[in-house]
Amino acid sequence: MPSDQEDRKPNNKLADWRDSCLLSSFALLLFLFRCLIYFRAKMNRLLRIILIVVLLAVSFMLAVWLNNDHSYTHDHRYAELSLMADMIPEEQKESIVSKFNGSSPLPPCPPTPPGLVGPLRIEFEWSRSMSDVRKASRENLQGGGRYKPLDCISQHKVAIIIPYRNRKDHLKHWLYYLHPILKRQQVDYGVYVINQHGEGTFNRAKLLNVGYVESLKEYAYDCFVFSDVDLVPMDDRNLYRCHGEPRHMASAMDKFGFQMPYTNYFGGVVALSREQYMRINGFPNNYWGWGAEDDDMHKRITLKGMAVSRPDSRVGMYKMVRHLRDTHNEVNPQNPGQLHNTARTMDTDGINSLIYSLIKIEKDELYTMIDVDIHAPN
Ligand code: UD2
Ligand code: MN
Repeated sequence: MPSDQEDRKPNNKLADWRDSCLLSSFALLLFLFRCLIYFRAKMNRLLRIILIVVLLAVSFMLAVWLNNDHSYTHDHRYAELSLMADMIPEEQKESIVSKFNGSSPLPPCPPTPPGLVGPLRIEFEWSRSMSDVRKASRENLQGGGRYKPLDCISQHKVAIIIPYRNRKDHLKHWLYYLHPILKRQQVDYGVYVINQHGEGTFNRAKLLNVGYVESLKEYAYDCFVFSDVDLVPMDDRNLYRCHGEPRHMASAMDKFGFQMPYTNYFGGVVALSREQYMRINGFPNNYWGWGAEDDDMHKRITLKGMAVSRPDSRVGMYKMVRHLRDTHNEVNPQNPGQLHNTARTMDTDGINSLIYSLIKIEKDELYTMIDVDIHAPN
């Protein structure tokens, strides 16, 4: 399992290229300065002025460059990914495809994915349609939001579970940003959007339990990332995979000033292996409305003697699409009180007591939508 230290390792060819450019520019500047000093006496006035102007221009450009934000926009990532595909000769592409089809065994993917870029620039102020997003993100997807790396066997079979109702716009942003990131992370993954059917009070944790059960009906996932639909990571070194301990991935959200709002916070995006999830009997089913279900999840983990791991506050940065509180998901003042009962009820309330009615399963290119009636009390 990678440690936080490994998460921080720079792994970025483009960054190396930028560093080389920077070094060469400094070397050029130094050289020009030396020329100026050395040949000062021999130069005529015009040449001296030209040299000084060139020096000033290069210095100015360097200053501007250093001052720029060098995190990458998403479009840069796409460009680079497609370039990588173009660099593979046709014969080799065929052999990759034949390997992928099972005619010869593929090697395991390396522990640290080679194509990561680090910090990402995430913007939500755009108006692409869902079909634009589909076009941009569907490359190499198997439908239903399933993906496996083409050239190696991923060590991480990850179901990504999103609790959902009526957040089309947020889902669009999530799909646009996350698919390329997950592909770069070489995850064998599927995206499951668990839609709460009807207008009853929302229940995030129960929907996550449904996602666990339903995703396992499709594939032998060994890891589950439970993610809000409105959260996008700002660094692709935040790996969507499981660790030796349950992982709180959204450790630094913009809405909390990139800090943890309180020590045991466990909201937003978390990753649990199948074994970790079963040890805590999944999540509670009876937190209706907004609040405290994430604290219950955390409590279950510590009550079973496990610790929570987190990426550091650079790698764990997330951006949330700004939104108002939804109707039928109002703050429930009863929820925090239930936390006193977690120790007593967690073994009987959870995945072993989950009851719901499946309405329908829809396969989009980019995700699997599971429409479910979770028997809301109102
Ligand atoms: C915080 C936590 C969240 C959860 C919640 C309390 C953050 C970023 N997240 O979220 O993990 O603990 O508090 O319940 O601090 N949703 C819908 N439709 C709805 C209502 C909710 O799709 O009508 C889903 C959606 O995935 C959303 C998530 O539930 O992201 C959490 O709801 P929220 O975004 O309204 O709550 P928020 O941001 O306060
Ligand atoms: Mn939110």
